Amino acid sequence: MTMHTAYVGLGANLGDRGETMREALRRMAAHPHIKLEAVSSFYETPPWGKTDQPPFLNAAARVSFDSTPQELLRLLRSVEDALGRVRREHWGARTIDLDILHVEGVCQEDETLILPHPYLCERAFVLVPLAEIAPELDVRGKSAARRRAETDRTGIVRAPELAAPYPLELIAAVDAENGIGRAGGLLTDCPADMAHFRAETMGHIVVMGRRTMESLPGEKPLAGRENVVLSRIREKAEGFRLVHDLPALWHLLGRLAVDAPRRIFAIGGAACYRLLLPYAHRAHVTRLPGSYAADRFLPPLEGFERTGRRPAKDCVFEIYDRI
Ligand code: PH2
Ligand code: MG
Ligand code: MG
Repeated sequence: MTMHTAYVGLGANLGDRGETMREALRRMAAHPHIKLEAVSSFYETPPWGKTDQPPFLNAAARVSFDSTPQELLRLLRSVEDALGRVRREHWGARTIDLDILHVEGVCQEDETLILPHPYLCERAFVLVPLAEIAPELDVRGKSAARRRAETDRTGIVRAPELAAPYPLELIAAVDAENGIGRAGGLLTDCPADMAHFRAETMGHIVVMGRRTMESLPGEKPLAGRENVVLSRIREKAEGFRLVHDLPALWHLLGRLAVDAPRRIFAIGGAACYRLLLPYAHRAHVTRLPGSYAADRFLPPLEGFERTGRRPAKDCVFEIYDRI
């Protein structure tokens, strides 16, 4: 069946809003007929329409799906229900609201579903996140970015909440120049850091780039951990689960998380860190003294602050958390 692209609006103004929104994203991503292609930032928005209710968190997501819009709607309803949505009053407070905003190439109007969403153009809480992930999208004859610029965005601010279906941890060892590797290998052998890496990641999920996988001794997976590899080109590797892109990673993580919630670590190299840093809430950084003429570097941890520091033999373990 052919894939369709849809934009979904997310909103919540009761309970732990951010966590409920992330859970909704996880459930969409893990669904066999949906791929989660992109997610906007989360935004704080004042209640619109019915104003005597708590402030909302809003976001937009781009998904591809291989069924009908009607079926997508049914599925989003089931996610709303599973997350404790109670339908009391029109436009009232809710734990979660998932609306189909737009389905590419579809214009329809029946009792259950109007596309594009009838209030799309009037609502800044929809246009701001939508324009972030789809600035060029045609919204009734104008681009989403243009529509956003033309609406009253008073009170709408980007929320500090991490807009990630799966908040990850990043773990790296760096030298004095923030170098992480040279010539396809690690910079140095630091037994204390090896033990630290093993203790932190044991029993959890490690996500790595293809080159890092190929640099492992004998190309063997790390024992006692679920090994996931991001690679556009490799088709298979014994003992590793391969994914070609982020939507496939979210989908796989959803399936892996079903059995037991596990921590998810991005373990390198540089490209993997760069791709996954926006979804990390914490970074474990081992500082190795000295410089090793690295040719790969840890990207700057912008938006993080150091929350822990523990000196060890020949290195210092630091923890950074997203502000
Ligand atoms: N949803 C509504 C009504 N009002 N206001 C904000 N800020 N965000 C929403 O998601 C929202 C709303 C009905 O769905
Ligand atoms: Mg709504
Ligand atoms: Mg709704």
